[in-house]
Amino acid sequence: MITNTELEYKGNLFPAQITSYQKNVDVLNFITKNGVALQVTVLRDSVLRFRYATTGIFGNDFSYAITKYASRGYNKLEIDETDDHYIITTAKLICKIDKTNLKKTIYDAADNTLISEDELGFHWEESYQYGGDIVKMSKISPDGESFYGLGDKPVHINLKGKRFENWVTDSYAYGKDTDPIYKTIPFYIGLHHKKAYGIFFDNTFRSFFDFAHERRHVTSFWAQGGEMNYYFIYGPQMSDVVANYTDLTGKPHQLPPLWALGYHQCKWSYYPESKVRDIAAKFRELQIPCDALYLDIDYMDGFRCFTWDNERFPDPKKMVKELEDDGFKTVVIIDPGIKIDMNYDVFKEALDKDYFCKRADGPYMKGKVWPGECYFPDFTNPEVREWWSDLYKELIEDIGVRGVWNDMNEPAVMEVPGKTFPDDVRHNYDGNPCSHRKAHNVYGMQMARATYQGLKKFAYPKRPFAITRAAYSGTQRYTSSWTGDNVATWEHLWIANIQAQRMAMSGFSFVGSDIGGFAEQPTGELYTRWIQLGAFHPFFRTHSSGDHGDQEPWSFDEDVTDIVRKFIEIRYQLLPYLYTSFWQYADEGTPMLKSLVLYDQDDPHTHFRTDEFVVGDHILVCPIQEPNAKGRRMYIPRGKWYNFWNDEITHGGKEQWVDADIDKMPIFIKAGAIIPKYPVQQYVGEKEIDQLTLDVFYKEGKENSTVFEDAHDGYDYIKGRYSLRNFKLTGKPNELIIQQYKSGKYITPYNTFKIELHGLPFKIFKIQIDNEEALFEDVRVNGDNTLVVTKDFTELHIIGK
Ligand code: MIG
Repeated sequence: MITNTELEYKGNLFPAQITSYQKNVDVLNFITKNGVALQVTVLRDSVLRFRYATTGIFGNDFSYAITKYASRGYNKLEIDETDDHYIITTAKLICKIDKTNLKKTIYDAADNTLISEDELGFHWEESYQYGGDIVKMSKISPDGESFYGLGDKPVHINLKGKRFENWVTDSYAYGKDTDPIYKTIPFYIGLHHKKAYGIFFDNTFRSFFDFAHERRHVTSFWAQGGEMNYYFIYGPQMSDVVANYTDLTGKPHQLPPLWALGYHQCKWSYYPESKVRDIAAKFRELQIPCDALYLDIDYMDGFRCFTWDNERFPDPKKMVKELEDDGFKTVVIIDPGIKIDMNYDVFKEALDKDYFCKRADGPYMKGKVWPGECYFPDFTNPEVREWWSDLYKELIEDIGVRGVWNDMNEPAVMEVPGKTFPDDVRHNYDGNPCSHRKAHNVYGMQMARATYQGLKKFAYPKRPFAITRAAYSGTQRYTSSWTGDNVATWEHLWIANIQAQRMAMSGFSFVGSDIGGFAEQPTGELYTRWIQLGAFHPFFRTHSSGDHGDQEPWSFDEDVTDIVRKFIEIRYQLLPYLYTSFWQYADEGTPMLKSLVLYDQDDPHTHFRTDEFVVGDHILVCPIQEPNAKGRRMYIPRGKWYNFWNDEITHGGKEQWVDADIDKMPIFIKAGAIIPKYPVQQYVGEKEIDQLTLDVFYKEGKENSTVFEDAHDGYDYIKGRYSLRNFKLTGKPNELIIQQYKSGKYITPYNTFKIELHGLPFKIFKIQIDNEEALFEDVRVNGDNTLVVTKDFTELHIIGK
């Protein structure tokens, strides 16, 4: 009996024994004696969804994360019943559900390896204050299990032994181990016994993950409300887990325009117009390639979104046009806070249409951000998103802005505890009204989505380019992202490297850091090393907070400028390679960056490597992360690799010293790879590509390479106007055979390949193209190892003496 006003604390509650079971095609429903419902959905042979309802009744099934394009379907589904279990068997998995307590054990169907086992399994605490439950899940973690994923956490790549919180947070000058920061991606990968699986806990409330931290053999996750609703995704290859998670939460809806993979220059802030023009001119004068310039908040009139400061930018349309003529795309920032100002049409309209977020008892959600006191659109309302997307008409269609950068969308609020909205703020949540407790983690995602929709509409027939700071799982469908307000320190270079890798394995590849650091001032050396890393990140942008000095490629000394130029040039040469890897990501969900563990999980040495990663299929890089280095030790994964700088061959599977003075970084190419290259351009589209260079790295054995090309913008590629080349290389002691399989209707502007042969162990004696002997004079240039051949060959046969 409760004798005082204290809340009765019931502690953890558990499901009782199963009393009923019902199957509806691929959905299995179990009810327990104490009224708990478990719904298991078989989405694919390797993907199971588990949902629990403590009241026996499920709420509306709605998720911002799951895409409607997710694959469904399985090859096998059998349900068996024994005295103590229900047993679900697919082509890949066996899942046993204990009749007495709903606990689950999941096995690999191929060899019965135990993959995942509930410890306490599902349990919950009732929440008197908010209603509903705090929902919890715990699983047994076997010896030797490693954990990866979880989005932007700035910690060691292997999450084992740590606990994390997911609550999207503006985190100026965060550091190593700061938690939580900007993104919520409640997806992790477990790896043990050489097999990897993933768990995606699709619950947007504040959530927590514990990876054998509190108890050595237990991993758990829980959330402060909502449903226990998670997806179990089996590999056993980690790359398949990531691809399947990405399939579920969505691949980018379209490729970025190629220029978005070029180099971008940003600062808080470039203004007035003359400053922007000076920066542009300097890039061209110094011949440092650059494709995009950014305008931060000071371009606006008093920080009012969708306005311009007429003194600083008297004729934005003219400026944007002239920059574009010189190869620069203009990207502008847009924040969520709308200034309270009756003379400001965006504010007035949103007020009239009732689009602003409100507190539980009715007042508007008022908060201070850059413009002063603001109200905030409820981006979880589809009508608000539609309205917001239309606000971009003038910026994009008329002025010609090519990209939009959404900041502060955690949402960040200044000078208040928690730095965000209070919990009671109400949201539409696409017709599932709720409080900020549930909507917080998706607010920024929905803003970015609305921005993306506007860009898509008004940039058409060009492709949209958006960037967001806040994100929840699935945001990768709409935008790219950066890692927020980092600091100009060596430790932050380490963090940036990990974050880009971690985001890639969390389904979100199109990410980069503020190169050089946002806060404080980098030395020339740190900036150089950071550019070297950034050149291999999908999103490649220098950004800084201005108040600490200049941060352009020429702001240090001439040596720095030269090395920075050299690395940006390498980036531009590799554009077809990076674009191909983006296409693989958008097509198959393949992460563009592969941490070594993802690259070769069977090699236990990779499980704790943090610094090395593979970009695309074949390029291994490792940043230098400390001052005064002439090189570093790094782990080279198994196999044969060419040193990018001198073609020296290295056999991996061990840690090695690699030379890399300040003008170099460790870069290796996998033997057998064919790497496509464009000429250096000052911006994408500066030159017509009249020849594609293929760097061919000899290997005894076989290796496949891919080159994807299209018009570099627009949507024709979706209608089949792309050019996909699959190359099969076969090397023998005295021969090298390259077979080409071509598909797609896009006709590339060039007619020939320039083939640069690396590491050929023999002298060329004869060359055959499609079984006809080619005359040496016709194909060989520059001595022995460069050939010029038609792009249409199906088989190139190089024969040695
Ligand atoms: O309160 O717009 O992360 O990239 O330059 C700071 C000014 C607001 C934070 C972003 C940063 C941007 C800055 N913004």
